[in-house]
Amino acid sequence: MAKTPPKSRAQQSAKLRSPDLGAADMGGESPQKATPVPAETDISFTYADPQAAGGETHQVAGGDIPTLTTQQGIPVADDQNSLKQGARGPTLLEDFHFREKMFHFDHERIPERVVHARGYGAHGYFELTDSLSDVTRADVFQRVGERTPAFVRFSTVAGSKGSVDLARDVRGFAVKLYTQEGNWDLVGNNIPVFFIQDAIKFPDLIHAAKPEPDRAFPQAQTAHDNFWDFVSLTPEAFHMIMWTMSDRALPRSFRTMEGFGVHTFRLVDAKGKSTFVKFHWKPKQGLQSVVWNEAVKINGADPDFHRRDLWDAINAGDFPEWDLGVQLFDDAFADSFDFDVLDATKLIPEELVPIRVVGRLVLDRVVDNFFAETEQVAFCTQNVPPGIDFSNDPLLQGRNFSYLDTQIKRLGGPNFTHIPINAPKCPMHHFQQDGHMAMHNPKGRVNYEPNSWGATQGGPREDPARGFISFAEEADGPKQRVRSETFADHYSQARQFFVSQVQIEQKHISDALVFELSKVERPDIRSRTVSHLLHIDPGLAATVADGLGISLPDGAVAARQPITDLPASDPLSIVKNGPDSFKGRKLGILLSDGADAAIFKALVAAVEADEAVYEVIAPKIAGVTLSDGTTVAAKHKIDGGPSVLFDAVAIVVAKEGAALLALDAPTKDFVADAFAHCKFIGFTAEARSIFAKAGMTDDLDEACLLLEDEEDAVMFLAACRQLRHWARELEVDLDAR
Ligand code: HDD
Repeated sequence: MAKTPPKSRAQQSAKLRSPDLGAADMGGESPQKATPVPAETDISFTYADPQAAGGETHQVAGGDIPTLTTQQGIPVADDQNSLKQGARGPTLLEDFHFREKMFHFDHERIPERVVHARGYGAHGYFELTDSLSDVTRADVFQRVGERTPAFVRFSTVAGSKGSVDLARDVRGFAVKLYTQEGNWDLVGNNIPVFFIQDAIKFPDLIHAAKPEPDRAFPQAQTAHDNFWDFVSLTPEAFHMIMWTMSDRALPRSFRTMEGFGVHTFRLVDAKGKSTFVKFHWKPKQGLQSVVWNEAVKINGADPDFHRRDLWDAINAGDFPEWDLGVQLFDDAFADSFDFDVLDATKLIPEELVPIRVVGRLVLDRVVDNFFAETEQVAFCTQNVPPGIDFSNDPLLQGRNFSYLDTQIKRLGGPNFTHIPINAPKCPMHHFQQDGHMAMHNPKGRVNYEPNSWGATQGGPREDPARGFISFAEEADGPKQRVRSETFADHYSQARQFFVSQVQIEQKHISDALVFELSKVERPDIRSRTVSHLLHIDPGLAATVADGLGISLPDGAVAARQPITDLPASDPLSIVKNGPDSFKGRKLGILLSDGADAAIFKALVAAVEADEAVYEVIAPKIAGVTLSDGTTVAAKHKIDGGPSVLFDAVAIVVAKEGAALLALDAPTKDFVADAFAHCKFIGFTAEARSIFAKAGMTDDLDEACLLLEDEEDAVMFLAACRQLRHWARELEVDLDAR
């Protein structure tokens, strides 16, 4: 090949010259205009002809800065240019650095989880506060005050990895406890029951819930024909449907939702005696959800709303915390209970078996790397240490196969337990070996047992005294594919859930059903769904039928009659279990230039006193200058900080600023949405011009509080503890009728 004349190389390389490598290399601004790149972002770079380019070679690696290397550890001299035959020639296959970098990039993705693909995790610990040594030998439940490391991953179920956080969906609540006798994975949800009773139906359920296979939409929604077709043909789903149509499916934060182990498990003591158990995680932050219209808008404004919330709270030192509660019961209770404790579509009301709080879970550390930890964490329901055991719940039995199986597909082989996030933190010794990516390989000659190599060379041995022993349950009966008769009552607990809700929660359930069924194209599916609601609550069925504009169908054929009127149970309501303070919540403060500094500062002080947080929204991101000349930086420009991102809002504006903001569509939405979502609104008198332009002047109610002085600011924050002024929505609704 002809050599490129030196002059021409110099010309080519001159094109790359600039005092700022980044700008030149990225085809950016001219050298004169380029913004200098800070030294710490500088990079190692060699021009094609250093001489012609003025002899410059930017070489800053050294000192404390590590030298870039390949995966093989070979130091890299130039990471900006591939190896070419001449400055304008073809890239050479010989460029092992390029090939390795590209090969690795091409293989960065692993399959997303077939369900619960979108999730967010954090580290923490479980601390035992009440020993369960009376009922179990599980090491994690023996010593009060002892802390066990934990990793928790929250998730949505139906959406893919890149979907939104505020989909109407169940939330996963998967807890891995690294106990001294092996990992215990309690893979739960934020809803205590499930859609189906037998694991063999799980692929059908998930196929029906996920995007329809021909069109690949809708994403992260159950509002479509396939889902409602399946559930309306599967009456056992209706208890769970009540939960998913309630605000439980729209949590305000991962921090404000409960977690449930769902199934009945067993605790087993040293003598082999078993006690049934249901596990509950109760958030110390209180329960809280958002409303549907708000959720839809949050998804646009901040699709990462939940993960950002968890990240921010933990980094701010506001560590979320849950109590671990257990419901313990014996065979006698199980036999006398109206429902089958092996049926995962049923819960045990807390009034029948009270919750005993035995510990607390605290999340106090975000991950260092999302992929390494949150993505690669592998939960398996079958991971139970000695002293915890399964029941015969057919859903749980099926899960015990599925989780291990799915991790092999997802993480590429049987050695996923070698990945740090999955590895136990207690000693482990076994003879399993080899396979893809094996990190921990046995040393020495012996990889089998029994063997006769003696105590020092022979490796680990089983220990009947310490080891896991399955509960010796007697089982007999013909081999058959049947569903137990004791699983047949599909509606009584669905009704109990509905009557346990306060009025606004019931309204949200009927609104959600009308919304979802309105997205269903086939009238027969809509009608069949309503035929089940008739068994749950005739009033609910009538409201939904009316909302859909259809006449009431006949009731579905119930697998078992009668449907029982169970008493209302307060723990089932979110509103009845809200927080009693504004702690951990977020106030949005909309400011304009000249806004009253005293009121702003009083609001900030009140927020801090309540251990809450605030964010400033302003016409410009640089912020505002208050009445006393203080400048305040903004977190959001008004179009990027809609009121849906906050638990309550305050509009602290001066006359001139208010007049300008009143002309601005995002500002009008800001106040109108806060009002429509029943939020508490604090405002200085000048904000009235904004309300007027938003058409709200006549609607302002007792949850819209005028801020005239510092004392008002304190009172406003105190009012915000109620979180929402639900009466507003009910009044609007009644007016509409
Ligand atoms: Fe499941 C993931 C919770 C029923 C099969 N499930 C998964 C996750 C949670 C749950 C929280 C995400 C774990 C993580 O963050 O990595 N699943 C539940 C609950 C159920 C339930 C509470 C009912 C009580 N699941 C269920 C059944 C089956 C599965 C009946 C199959 C027979 N689930 C899976 C799975 C997943 C999964 C396919 C996908 C990714 C994974 O396991 O790790 O194996």
